[in-house]
Amino acid sequence: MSDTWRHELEAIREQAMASLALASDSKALNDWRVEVLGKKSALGQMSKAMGGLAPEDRRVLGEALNRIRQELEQAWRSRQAEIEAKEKALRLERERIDVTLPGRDVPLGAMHPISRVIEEIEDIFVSLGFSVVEGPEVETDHYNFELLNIPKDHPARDMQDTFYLTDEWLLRTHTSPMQVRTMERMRGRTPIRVIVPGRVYRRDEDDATHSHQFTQIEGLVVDEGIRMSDLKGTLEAFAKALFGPSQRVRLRPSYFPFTEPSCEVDLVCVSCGGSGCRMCKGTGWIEILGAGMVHPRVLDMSGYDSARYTGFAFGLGAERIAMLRYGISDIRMLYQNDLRFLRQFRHA
Ligand code: 2U9
Repeated sequence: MSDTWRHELEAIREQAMASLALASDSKALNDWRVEVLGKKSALGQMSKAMGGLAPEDRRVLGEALNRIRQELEQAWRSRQAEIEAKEKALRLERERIDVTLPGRDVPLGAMHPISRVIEEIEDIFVSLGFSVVEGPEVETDHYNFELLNIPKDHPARDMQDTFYLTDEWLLRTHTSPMQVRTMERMRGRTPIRVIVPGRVYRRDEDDATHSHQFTQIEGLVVDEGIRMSDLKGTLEAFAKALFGPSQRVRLRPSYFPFTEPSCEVDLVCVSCGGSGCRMCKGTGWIEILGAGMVHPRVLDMSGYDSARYTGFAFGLGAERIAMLRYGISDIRMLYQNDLRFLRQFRHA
């Protein structure tokens, strides 16, 4: 092999080793590989030029080229391993996570006490075989009053007591129109067992116990042979499910245009257990709902022959139940959306 080639190879080797030592990242390392070992590199050119040599020279130069190529490839591999290790260490350092940092607080919502009460009461009645139906808050005078046997001169029909939208349309004052619609939809079929939760409106001055807008839950059962004792048994089961197995109910006579007879229903005072306290004004009882046997005229108007069918109905205010349940003294707290109030129900 000529000295010129030997020197040239040595020069290539030295220069390549020197520039390899300077390559400090993966990209430089790749560039180096193309430049030093690729087809267009000095080594590549020499391999190509070898074709024109005498066989002996070709063999010697070929061996020398192979050796140097292997040596450079080896050097490249170990440099690559070094750089990869260095880059990995850098990456790990950059992506370091402090696992000791406390997690960020994810604010948890709370179910509103009225929604809780509605769900709880729905569950109780569903377990007793009732279905839940809902309906529009804007109603007609016909469904809200006429079909419920509320006469033209009844105070509830006064402009002073009801939010009228037009002569005919109004904001419902109770959810009862939906029971009427249910009876119409059922076209005389029985049994009917429904409860109707929903928002209702009355022109009332707001104070600690009254609100012009509140939530009613009403129930209706219609079938052959329904009696007052069915009403009392159902309400007693409801009271026990809601306030505990030692609960009892007491019925007092009352009057509603849509029920006859009508009654008001009391629970054993949830505060004193019946011994008498400030909450129950010393009586040991608190009123929680109104009820009665569906007025025969109401049944007839909705397509149920009152000579054959009877029914009972009841109505309660969800706010009143929530106030008793959670010890809330002012109904307005339920509508003010004060987070300090609402957050108390997060874990309740
Ligand atoms: C039909 C027939 C009868 C629903 C009834 C009451 C008695 C009642 C009040 C309780 C507190 C309203 O929320 S409150 O202010 N409700 O006392 N509601 S019977 O009677 C009906 C309903 C529909 C077809």
